[in-house]
Amino acid sequence: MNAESTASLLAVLRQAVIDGQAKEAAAATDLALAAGLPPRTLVDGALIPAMDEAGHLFESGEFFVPELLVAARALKASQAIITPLLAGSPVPAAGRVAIGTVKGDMHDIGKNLVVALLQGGGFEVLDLGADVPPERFVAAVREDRADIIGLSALLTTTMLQMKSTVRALEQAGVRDAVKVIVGGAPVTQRFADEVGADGFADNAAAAVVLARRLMGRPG
Ligand code: B1M
Repeated sequence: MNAESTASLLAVLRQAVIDGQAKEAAAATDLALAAGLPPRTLVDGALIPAMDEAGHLFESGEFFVPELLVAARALKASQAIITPLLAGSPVPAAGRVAIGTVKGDMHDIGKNLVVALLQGGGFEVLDLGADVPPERFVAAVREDRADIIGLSALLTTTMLQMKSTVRALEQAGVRDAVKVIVGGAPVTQRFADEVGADGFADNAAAAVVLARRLMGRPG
């Protein structure tokens, strides 16, 4: 496939997501995959740029929350097709990760990508969903025996919940039994250090590399 056809398939998918057309987004995903484009290319070349564009339109006042919601729904129609392909075939468990978007935060698209790639990277993943309170993460260590806690946040207000969650793990006496990794658009390495996390990743693929390193499995 030449670069022009690739760009055009990605542009159709990207536009379908921005326009909130779920059926068209699913059809464009099927078409691009059938044409041989790798699933990761669809994520990096169409889905993430579409959400970035939706964010810009929201900031400039052209989009409101309903438009963001339909764009997210269209993205999820595509993501539902892509996720099983990203997860790949099962390999021996590299560790157990309990992951969620922090309390008060409903954004789960990026977290879902991290889940898919962790699964593809051989991790057993307990997906706690969005709006997850600190005590649920504590239970994931105590009851579900998670090796790693993954915290995602997209809002500058809710990212503070990362600190509350680390504190809750400390107060419950389980902080030393688990590694904590953090990520999400407003999160930085400096912030991760401030909240006492063991690591920060700025994208889903980097989260897998980080998780493997923390489990003593580099590469
Ligand atoms: Co909201 N939203 N939103 N939103 N939204 C943002 C985040 C915003 C930047 C838009 C803007 O103003 N430009 C802004 C935040 C501003 C700020 O905090 N400074 C914002 C706002 C303000 C809001 C509301 C407050 C709007 C309102 O109600 N007035 C509201 C809050 C609701 C709440 O959570 N309580 C709200 C609501 C929503 C929707 C529900 C409509 C929808 C979410 C739907 C859903 O997720 N199910 C939505 C959306 C879609 C967005 C934007 C447009 C897209 C987010 C996204 O999915 N990005 C977003 C603007 C933007 O980011 N460009 C915006 C794509 C995704 C793949 O990227 O999540 O960054 P991301 O994930 C990446 C990395 O960050 C990383 O890997 C992922 C893949 O590479 N990563 C990790 C993520 N988690 C990780 C965890 C890790 C490691 C890496 O380890 C554990």
